[in-house]
Amino acid sequence: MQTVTLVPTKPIAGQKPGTSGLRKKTKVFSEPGFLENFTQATFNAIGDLNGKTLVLGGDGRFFNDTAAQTIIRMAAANGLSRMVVGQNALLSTPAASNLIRNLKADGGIILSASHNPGGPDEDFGMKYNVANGGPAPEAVTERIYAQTQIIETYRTMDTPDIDLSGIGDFEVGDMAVSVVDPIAEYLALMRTLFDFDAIRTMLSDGFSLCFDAMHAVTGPYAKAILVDELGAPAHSVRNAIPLPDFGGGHPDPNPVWAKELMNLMSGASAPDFGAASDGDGDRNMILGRGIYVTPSDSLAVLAANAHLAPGYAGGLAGVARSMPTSRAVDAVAANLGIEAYETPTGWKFFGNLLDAGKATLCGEESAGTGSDHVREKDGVWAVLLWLNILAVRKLSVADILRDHWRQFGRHYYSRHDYEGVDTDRANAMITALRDRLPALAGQAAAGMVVSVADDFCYTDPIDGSVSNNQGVRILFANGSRVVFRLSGTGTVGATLRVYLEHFEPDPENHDQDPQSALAPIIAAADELAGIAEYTGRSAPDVRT
Ligand code: G16
Repeated sequence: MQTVTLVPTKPIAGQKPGTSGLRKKTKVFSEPGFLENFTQATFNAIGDLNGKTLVLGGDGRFFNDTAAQTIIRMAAANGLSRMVVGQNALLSTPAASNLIRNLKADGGIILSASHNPGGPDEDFGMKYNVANGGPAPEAVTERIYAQTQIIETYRTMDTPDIDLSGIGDFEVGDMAVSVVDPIAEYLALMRTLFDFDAIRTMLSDGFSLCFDAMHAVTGPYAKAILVDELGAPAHSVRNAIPLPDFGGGHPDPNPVWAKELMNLMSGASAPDFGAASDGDGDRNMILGRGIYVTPSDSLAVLAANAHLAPGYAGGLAGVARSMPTSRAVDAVAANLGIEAYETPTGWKFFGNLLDAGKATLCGEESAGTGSDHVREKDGVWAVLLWLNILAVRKLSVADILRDHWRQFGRHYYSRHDYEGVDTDRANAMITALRDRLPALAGQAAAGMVVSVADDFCYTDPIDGSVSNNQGVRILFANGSRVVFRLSGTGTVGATLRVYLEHFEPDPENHDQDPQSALAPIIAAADELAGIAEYTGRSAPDVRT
C-alpha cells in the first residue's frame, strides 16, 4: 500500500472555470502545483471518491499525457475506486461523454482546450463532466471554484507512471485503472444511429469525401469509422494523427483555420463532401463542393432531415439552439410543430432539456451540433448524420441547402470576432451597451431601426435556475438581428463576438455573398456599439 502524501499548497489566482472548463496557457497549467490544485479542488467538489468511477482522457495536446499521470496518482491518493482511461490518454469529448454514460460512471475529466492551439507556448485545459455525460452545470463549477479559493493541501502518491500505450488493467494504490480502446464504444453507438449500409453503398458508388482531423483527436475515430467501417479510401481522412501541437495550427474547424480544406472544396478536384472537426472532436464544419454550410444552417438542415436516419426515424421531441445561433432551426421546428428552445451559449445549458426528453437535437453557431445520444456536441456524429441524409436524398450538399432555403427562407449569418482585445475596453463597450438598452428601441443606425434591445436572461425550464447577462441582442424592425457577447473560452485578453443575422424569404435573393447581405447590419452594429472606437480595430480578426 503506497503512502498518501499531503502536499501543502495555497489558492492560485485565475482558476475560475469558463464556458467549458478551465483554459490557460500550457506554461501556466504546468507550473508546479497549478494542475494539482485544480484537480484537488475538483475532487473536493465531488466529495467522497470511495466507491466512485471516473473517466479520464484528452485530445492529445502537449502536456496531455503528463497531466493524465498526475491526475491518476492524485485520484488514487484521494480514494477513488476506479478510473477508466482512454488508451494513450486519448478520448474525444463526445466519446468521453458516451463512456461516462455507458459505464454509469460518476463523471469524467477531459483534458482539452478544445479548438485552441496546443504546445508548450499555447493552450491547455481541463473540464469536468458529470454523471449524465455532460459538462458540469454552473452549480458544480462554482463549487470547484470555491474549493480553489480555500485549498490548503493536495493529495498524491509516489507511484510510477502507468503504461497507457496499450489496453489493460492496473492498480495504483487501492484504485483500479482500466485503460480502454477510446473508439470501440463510440463506434458501436454510431452503428445504432445511422444507416451504415446506405452510406457504404453511396461511397462504393463513387461519392467522394474529405475529412480533415486537423492533427487532432478525431483522426483515429474518422479512420476507424469512415475508412475501416464504411469503406472510404484512406486518403479521405487527412491530418489523421493527433499531434501535441496540432501541426502548429489552430484545430478550429472554420473557414479561416481549415483553409486547406476550404481551398480543396472550392477547387476543380473538390470531393462531394468535406468536413473537419476540432481539437477534442466536439465541433464540426460541413462543406459541399463549392459551398460552405454555416453551423446554424447545418443545424436547421439536420433538424429537417434527421428522420431519414434510423436513430431519429421516430421524429424529434424538440430542438434547442444557443441564443446567438441563427433562427433557421426555429423555422424548421415551427414547420414540424415541435418546440424550439433558446439557451445561453454553452453546451451545459442543453443538458436538462436533453435529460428531460424535451429536445432531441441541439446546436450552436460555434460549430457544435449534437443530439440526445450523448451530452456533448459531436463532430463525427454530425458528419455521419449528413452522410446518412446525403445517402438517402441522393442530392448534392448545395442542392440540399438551396432546397432548404426555398422551403424555409435563408438566414444569412456571420460571426465577427475581435480577438485579444483589451479586457477593460471590451467590458466597457458591453457595459455601455447595457446601460443604453432601454434607450435603443426606436433608434435608427445606418438606415436600420431598432425594435427591441435586451440582455439575454435564461430561466431553465426544468430546474428554474436563472442565468443573467448572456449577451446583448438587438432586433431590428426588418427582422435582422445583432448580438454582442464576450467569449468565455479565450485565454488572452477578451474576445468580442458580434453575431449578425438577416432573414431573406425570397429565393431570388438567396445567392448573395453573406457579408454583402449583412452589410447594413454590420454598419448598424458598429454605429450602435462603437466597436471600432472601443476595440481600436477597423476590422474583425475572424469572420465565420
Ligand atoms: C465551448 C462550449 C460551447 C460554446 C463555446 C462558446 O466550446 O462547449 O458550448 O458554444 O464554448 O465559446 P465562446 O464563449 O468562446 O463563444 P468548445 O468547443 O470550446 O468546448
